[in-house]
Amino acid sequence: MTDRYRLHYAPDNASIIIRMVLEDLRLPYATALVDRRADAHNKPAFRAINPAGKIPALETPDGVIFETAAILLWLADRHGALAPTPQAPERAAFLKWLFYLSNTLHANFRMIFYPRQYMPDAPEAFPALVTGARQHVRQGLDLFEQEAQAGHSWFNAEVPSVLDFYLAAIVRWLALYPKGQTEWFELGAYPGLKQLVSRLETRPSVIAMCRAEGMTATPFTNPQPPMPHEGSVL
Ligand SMILES: N[C@@H](CCC(=O)N[C@@H](CS)C(=O)NCC(=O)O)C(=O)O
Repeated sequence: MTDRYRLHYAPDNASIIIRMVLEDLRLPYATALVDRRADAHNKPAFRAINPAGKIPALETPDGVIFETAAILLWLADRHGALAPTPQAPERAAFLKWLFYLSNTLHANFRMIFYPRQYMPDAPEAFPALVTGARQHVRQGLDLFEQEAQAGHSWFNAEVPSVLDFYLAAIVRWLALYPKGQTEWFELGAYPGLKQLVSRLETRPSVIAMCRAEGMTATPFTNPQPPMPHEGSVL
């Protein structure tokens, strides 16, 4: 590998979070498209990269890392930026919210987006599953809104953390996907989170991600479906 990192991505997938962070850290990286239209994430070649079949995965000199939060934490620690250091007193709070975002909010969001994966034999139960998942996502957003307004150094601060980038992507997807079923979510109801994502939109790393993924200049505050040069979207 010429570059130290290779990001396995699909347009507007969770790989945008890693792309923003790689860009923000000014790290050179190569990309490898996972063609979801061809179901490539479920084929042996990609399963050899991530046996769980999920995007993103990042090839590093230490081996492949998958799971968004694990990649983010590894990059932040390895490059000493975008997160409180392991010794910092703020590390504990940062970690608990990073894990909550990954294990709970992101996981609940996936039920809204992929009800078939959770109840493959009961399509009639999808509406109830989605309604319940939305309630849980709302609870999570309320908690993050409180943290965004609390004046932390590691969330919604002048210098972002990896947590900010992760949350911003979730906010984007909630406003866009599944297409035609997003009326329940309104960013304006979360002024702290709106401030966070507005600030991020001015960063060169986010602008670079938008260019690479075919997105308009307001990927979080007024997200539009991307027009990627290649590949499929979700
Ligand atoms: N727990 C995983 C979830 C990632 C995820 O949901 N990725 C989506 C794309 S945004 C995916 O791979 N979807 C395909 C599938 O679930 O089959 C992580 O944090 O990386």
